[in-house]
Amino acid sequence: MENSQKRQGKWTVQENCWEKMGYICKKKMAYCVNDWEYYVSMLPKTYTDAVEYCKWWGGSLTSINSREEELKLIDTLSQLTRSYWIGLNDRKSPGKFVWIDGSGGLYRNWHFGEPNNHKMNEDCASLNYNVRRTWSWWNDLNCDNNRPFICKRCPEGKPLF
Ligand SMILES: [Ca+2]
Ligand SMILES: [Ca+2]
Repeated sequence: MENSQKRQGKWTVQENCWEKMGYICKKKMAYCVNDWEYYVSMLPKTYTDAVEYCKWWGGSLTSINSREEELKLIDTLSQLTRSYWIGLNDRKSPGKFVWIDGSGGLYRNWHFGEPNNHKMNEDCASLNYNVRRTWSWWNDLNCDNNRPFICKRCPEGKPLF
């Protein structure tokens, strides 16, 4: 590609497809025809137990894939209990947080300085917010903590991609 074309972001027809070049991938976000359903459990559980419970319910510990989804969710939550497990963790590969439901969303709302992997022993994300529910943030915690949690499922069964 000529430099001038690079700058202008133009496409060219590449006839020699064996030429090695960089590439761009795109992943579609999972969606539900009749919108997602959430289940909020006020009964505190360890992260592993919360994951199991959500599976049993037919979903996963919730993903939060946009600011809109986070605000909508917090609106339905209690003003008293303000820390919940969500389906984001770095248990498989330290420092690389992924959503359990495979949604692959890149939206994050970590508190400043989080995730800090405190004592090298924090792999599970919690959603937290203030009393008036005007501000929310995420923090990684020790997965053995007992916390209320939020499950998410697609009413039709499998979400679409
Ligand atoms: Ca960690
Ligand atoms: Ca932390």
